[in-house]
Amino acid sequence: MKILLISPNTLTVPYPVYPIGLDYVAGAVSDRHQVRIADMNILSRDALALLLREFSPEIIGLSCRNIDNTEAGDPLFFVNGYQELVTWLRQHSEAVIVCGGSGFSIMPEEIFSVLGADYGIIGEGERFGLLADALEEGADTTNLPGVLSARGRGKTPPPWNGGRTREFGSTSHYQFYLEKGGMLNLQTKRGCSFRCIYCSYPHIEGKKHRLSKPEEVARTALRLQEAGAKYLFITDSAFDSDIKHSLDVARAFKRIGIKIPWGGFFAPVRLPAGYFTVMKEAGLKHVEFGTESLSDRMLRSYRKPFRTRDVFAAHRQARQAGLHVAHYFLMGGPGESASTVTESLDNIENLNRTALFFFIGIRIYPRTELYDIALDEGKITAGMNMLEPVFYEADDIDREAIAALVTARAGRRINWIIGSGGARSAATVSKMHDRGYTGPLWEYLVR
Ligand code: B12
Ligand code: SF4
Repeated sequence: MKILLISPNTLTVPYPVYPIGLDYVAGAVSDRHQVRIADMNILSRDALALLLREFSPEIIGLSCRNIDNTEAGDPLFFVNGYQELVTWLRQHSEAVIVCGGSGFSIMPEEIFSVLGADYGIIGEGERFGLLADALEEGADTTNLPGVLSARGRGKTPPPWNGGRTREFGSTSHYQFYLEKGGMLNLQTKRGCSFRCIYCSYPHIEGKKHRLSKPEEVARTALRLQEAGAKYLFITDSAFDSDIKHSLDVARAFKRIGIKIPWGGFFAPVRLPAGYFTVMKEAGLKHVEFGTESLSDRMLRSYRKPFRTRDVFAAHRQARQAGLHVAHYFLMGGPGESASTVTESLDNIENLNRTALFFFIGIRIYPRTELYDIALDEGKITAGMNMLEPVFYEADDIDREAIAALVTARAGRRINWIIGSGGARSAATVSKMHDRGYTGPLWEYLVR
């Protein structure tokens, strides 16, 4: 069948993100079906209309990566935009419309009912092939695992254990990202085995790690390097959540000759001596720590797999290896108070040379422990629609008061950033990318 996969994500905050998910969806079907990818960062609506006329797809897959920007202080909501696109696609094509993606998988029923698509696929897009084959054969699609339609929902499937193939786009497909900072992305495993109370990642990717072979990851990295990538972002929930695997991947990078810098998310857990030296030798440049708090009371409340002393140790190790370091904070969860915020801010003063991103207010996602806590505390009700973001309200301090404490402490320091920095900092990043700078660039804020 003819399949068109669309990435409608044109968000430029903190920078445009290459739609890697669709490479995997394409990889799952390209041996049996004819596939094209339309990236709305690159195509105008007119160009999409032309593509629909020329290619005439029988199935359209729509990737719903972002529901919202999860920023309580500067909210953006994207689902209405997806819905408008589905309506437009109906006017320009007869194709069956299938939606999926990480945002979609967090709240599939809710998004499906807004979009008006024909099918939704919950979880990994490798299952797209099962639906495409069934549609081609005219077989019954009702009970396909993880497939949602107006006729109901097939039972939730376990994480995908079959093959995962990334289909490489043409250079013209990469070009936009190569010109805007040169950043492409890479996945080394799926799943996160930690259990932080607010986190949707284990639901999206699975609770157990499914590792890609280090040599395979390194070969993919090499292909991206050869395609012109100037920088790689590792998309794993936390690259070091399997310490041995992350070291094996780094060593494989070195062996195969990865010369471009890379970065990713790390948990500031207790790491073996020399960990970041191995990483640095393999090209790691930016470490983004999901620190969330520097109050042990809050780290316990969030069920983080580390404590304050581990954060300082990991920070020191990364700095000593000569890496750029950023810490992300998530404030306002259960038990937060003026005293825990102040404790965190006092401790942050002791993190030298780092960028600090503060997200104030935690979005409540279904199927998380935070959801159950909020339900027990009467802060949300069962069956409440959580698609438009609902942020947890701590009993002892509200978001405005936390923001006031953080901004007062930040003063004029430019390395203290509330949220992702918003449109203004995205515009600065974009200008620097246009001038040839590469990567996420927050190291220029580091003080
Ligand atoms: C890495 C990452 C980032 C990096 C990306 C860096 C880069 N250069 O790639 C950075 C830090 C920049 C980032 C930024 C943001 N992110 Co982010 N990010 C992630 C993360 C951890 C992984 C995404 C990823 O690439 N996965 C790997 C690929 C292979 O998987 P995938 O895209 O999910 O695709 C698979 C399936 O979803 C599915 N699929 C995908 N498309 C389709 C389409 C069809 C038709 C089908 C059937 C299936 C399907 O198949 C694929 C293969 O199995 C996810 C959380 C997670 N674990 O998923 C959050 C996540 C996607 N981000 C999220 C958000 C909100 C953001 C920001 C808005 C945050 C902010 N305020 O800045 C920005 C938006 C940036 C942008 N321009 O879009 C949310 C989205 C949910 C929501 N609430 O909307 C997530 C889910 C995290 C969360 N809070 O739960 N992010
Ligand atoms: S370590 Fe990160 S990805 Fe894993 S559960 Fe905790 S917050 Fe989520």
